Amino acid sequence: MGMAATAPLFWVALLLLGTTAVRASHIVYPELQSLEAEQVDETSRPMYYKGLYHLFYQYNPKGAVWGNIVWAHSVSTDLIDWTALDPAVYPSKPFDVNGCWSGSATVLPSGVPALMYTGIDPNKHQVQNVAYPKNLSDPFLREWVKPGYNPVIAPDGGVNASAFRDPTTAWYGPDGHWRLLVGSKVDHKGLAVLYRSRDFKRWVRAHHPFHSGLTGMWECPDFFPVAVAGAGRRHHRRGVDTAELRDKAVAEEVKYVLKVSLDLTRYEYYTVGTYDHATDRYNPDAGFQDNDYGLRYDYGDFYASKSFYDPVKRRRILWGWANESDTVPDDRKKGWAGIQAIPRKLWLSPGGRQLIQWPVEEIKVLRGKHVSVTDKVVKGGEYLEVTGFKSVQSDVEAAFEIKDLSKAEEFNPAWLTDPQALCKKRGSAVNGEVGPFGLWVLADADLTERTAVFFRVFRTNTSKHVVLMCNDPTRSSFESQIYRPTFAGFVNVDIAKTKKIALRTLIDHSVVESFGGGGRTCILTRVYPKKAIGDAAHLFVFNHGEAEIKVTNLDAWELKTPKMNVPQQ
Ligand code: DQQ
Repeated sequence: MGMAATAPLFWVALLLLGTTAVRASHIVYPELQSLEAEQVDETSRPMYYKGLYHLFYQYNPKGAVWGNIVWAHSVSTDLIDWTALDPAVYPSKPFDVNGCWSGSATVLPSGVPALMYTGIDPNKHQVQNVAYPKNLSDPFLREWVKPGYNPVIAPDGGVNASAFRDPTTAWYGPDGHWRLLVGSKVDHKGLAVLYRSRDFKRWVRAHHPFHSGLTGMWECPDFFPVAVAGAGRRHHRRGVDTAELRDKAVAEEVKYVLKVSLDLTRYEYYTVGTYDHATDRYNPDAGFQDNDYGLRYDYGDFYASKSFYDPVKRRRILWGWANESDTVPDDRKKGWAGIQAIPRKLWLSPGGRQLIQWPVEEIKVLRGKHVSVTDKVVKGGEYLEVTGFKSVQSDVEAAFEIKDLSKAEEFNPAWLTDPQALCKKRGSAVNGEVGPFGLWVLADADLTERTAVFFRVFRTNTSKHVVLMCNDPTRSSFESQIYRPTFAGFVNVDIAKTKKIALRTLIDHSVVESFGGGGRTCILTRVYPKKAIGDAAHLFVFNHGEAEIKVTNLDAWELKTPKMNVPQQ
């Protein structure tokens, strides 16, 4: 597919498109939208059917920037090797003549999958349509039929027709009604609009919005149940299917997650809370910020994500789009502008205060050559190279022990709302007391180019500790224009008790995807080194804090390249 040296090689990559993290979405560049490219955009709508995982994603078959949007379609038996099929849903009817935008799949109780998606009609109104497989015995589900009764949901009754999109997977209440949410806005208020239906055909809007927030447009809402630790019959890491909510006992013992993608800032936040089928009201639990400062799945390039229930391994899988914010000419030059991140298993932490994410276990089949480091002390100002393997496409798991936290710098409570600004100010090159320590990935031999994934530990005036996790790409390459933001989030771990912090980083040429504190805080970033490429990419552990750290264990594996969206023969 004509990838440059820094194209990621082990994931369903190659997505070239133009919606960006800072620009408003859906800008139509008439002169650009049909320039040659192979590429895609964001928003995966995965599901499982008859032995295959299906990934549907927004794709521009003709151009290098956002436009001509269809639902492209890929299938896999194991979430690792992917085969690309022809687009599943593309403009063909008046109700989607101007585009087939995001949506979701729902597997109906009969086993029939239904796709609900946003169509752009001749008036450029956003309407919701349904599509069914033409041939249920085809496990590839290659062809989809759009019933003539579409659209099934029109922007009636004061709904903003240009901000009405991305229906969720539907769920079925004990009262025999289906429900789904559609993202919308009124002025600056983001909305999840609730619709109900008895037959999946005739949908009626609820009088009250399901939920709202003063954050601008809500795109790609996702609403799903998660198991609670200690409750009932299931392990808390086990996923819960929305279909199980038909069982009242299940519906009562789970918590719910509402995630929204913020069109204005191009990041996502979620809350965990309770939901009552009788009143159809969702209430976030106390302690969850329900605004721009809310918890994020990922503090880096990660947008328009969707989750789905995997019946094979009974888990919930989250899949996000690693969007980028380079300029249109840059994206065209690179040949892509977004990729699908590695699918993550997702569950509620035992205390219920946040979600935890971890790369799906299938990724381990790609692991090859292994090296390890044990009990290695790294004093302040020192660094060590992890040698004996090729790190350019690798999986690195490490744990750092800090014995002495007594000198941790004082934490200013004002920093709590903006870890990113704090990390920008105290990047990896600014020496500290406890940290910065962590990994330099995609580094060249003399360390001019490097991307730092690291921690800093602070102490509050009540003697609690705060752990900051950062991704500092400011030295990843020295091309002046390239998009290189610093990303950061706090990690909710009791470091005074454990004296340890874990980090897993998946490196793939231009993708650095990190999981701090066992998946409590995640940061995905794209970097484009010029020197630290191929065999010239090195991996180091560094410590720029006064306090010494010990690498109690570091295991690193080369990763093999899977079949990455190979067209079906
Ligand atoms: N892009 C899609 C929309 C969605 C947005 C269109 C997310 O449906 O709201 O390609 O970036």
